[in-house]
Amino acid sequence: MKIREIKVIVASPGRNFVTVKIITDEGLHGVGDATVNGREKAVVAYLQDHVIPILIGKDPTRIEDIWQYLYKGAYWRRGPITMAAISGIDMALWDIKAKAADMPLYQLLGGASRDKMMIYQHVGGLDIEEVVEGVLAKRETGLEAIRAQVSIPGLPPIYGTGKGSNQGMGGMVQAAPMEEVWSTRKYMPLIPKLFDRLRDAVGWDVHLLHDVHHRLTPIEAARLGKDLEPFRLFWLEDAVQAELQEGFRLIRQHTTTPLAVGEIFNTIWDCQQLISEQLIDYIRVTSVHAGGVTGLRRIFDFASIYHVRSACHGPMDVSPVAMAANLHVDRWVPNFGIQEYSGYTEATHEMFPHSWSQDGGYLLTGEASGHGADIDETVAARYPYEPAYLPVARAEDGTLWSW
Ligand code: EZ4
Ligand code: CO
Repeated sequence: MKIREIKVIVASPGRNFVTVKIITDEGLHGVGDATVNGREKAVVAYLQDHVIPILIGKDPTRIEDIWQYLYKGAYWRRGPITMAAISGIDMALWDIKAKAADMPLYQLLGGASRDKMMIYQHVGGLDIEEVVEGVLAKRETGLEAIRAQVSIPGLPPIYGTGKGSNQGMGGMVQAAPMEEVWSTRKYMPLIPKLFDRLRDAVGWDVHLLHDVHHRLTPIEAARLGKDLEPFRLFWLEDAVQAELQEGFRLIRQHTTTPLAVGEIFNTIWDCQQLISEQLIDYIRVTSVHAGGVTGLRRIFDFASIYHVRSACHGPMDVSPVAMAANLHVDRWVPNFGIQEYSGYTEATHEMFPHSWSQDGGYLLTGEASGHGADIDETVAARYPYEPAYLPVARAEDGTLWSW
């Protein structure tokens, strides 16, 4: 078998997606997700100018060799753009291999370790009572794990809490970055109040999660983790920016609140110390940003010997194709933790037909051969690329903050 053609399809059925489609000389094709939210066209150029020309004619069954060829062969290793390009190619190659074997991908990885994957979904609100109502409503849909975010009183909506702040469908499409306002002083005492109220309202038979979105220092995160201990969170996510991996030592020394990090990581080297020193409980890498199925498998296997569990990032900007790849890895991985699932617009579901499905608080892979997701190019053609940026955050005095 040989790679005959590789297409890169960019479309915005509510937000932009970059999709790779590899076509072989035997008529089989596979698809992969290569989306980097807000920097889509950089990946398109990387693929078109530097990856596709050197893969035409190669044997698509040599997945590991192609991964190494693109990783080591570039000389300039790692980075979100390079790794998203590698991820898109890798996912499409695994899709082809599993289709050629006429098996669902999880079978090639070692077979099922579970039948269904627990998910968590997001609830945000402008005040605590709005969040409580949202969590109760989500609970009614059968969810067993829910992430809760609340706005800071007196400030405009922050991440995950209001329309246009990354919560509303399509709220990300904007020609220049929107600016949010941040206050650590106002946030720190607010979040324990939110979870105190939530436990009163929803009880203890549900997992509750919270995403700090990289905005605290280690000692502040340690304080927050301690203050949240009575409410038994499933995890505290991205408590600090994680470039400084040893920063987590300080948080870990002070709190038993479980810690999750890794949605912006792109290789095992970004989490090597966090995992081997057991500084975290969940590693949040995802197929589209951390090297495809090959990258995820390597990181999760490494994590398994340190009691660290998988928790693939799964927001709306991780396409249904990457979600399919995540779910097949989730179905196999012995140290599975949870799968994030934010849902998609109807147009996104239509553009990416997929065999995976939701059953209450769980996702199922389906039994189609390959990873089971595809792209409908006719539908994609109806939704051209739209310039879009993620927001930025500034403190009340104007200082640029981590968003
Ligand atoms: O802000 O995917 O846990 N989920 C998140 C996401 C990220 C977006 C960025 O593109 O933090 O909502
Ligand atoms: Co997050």
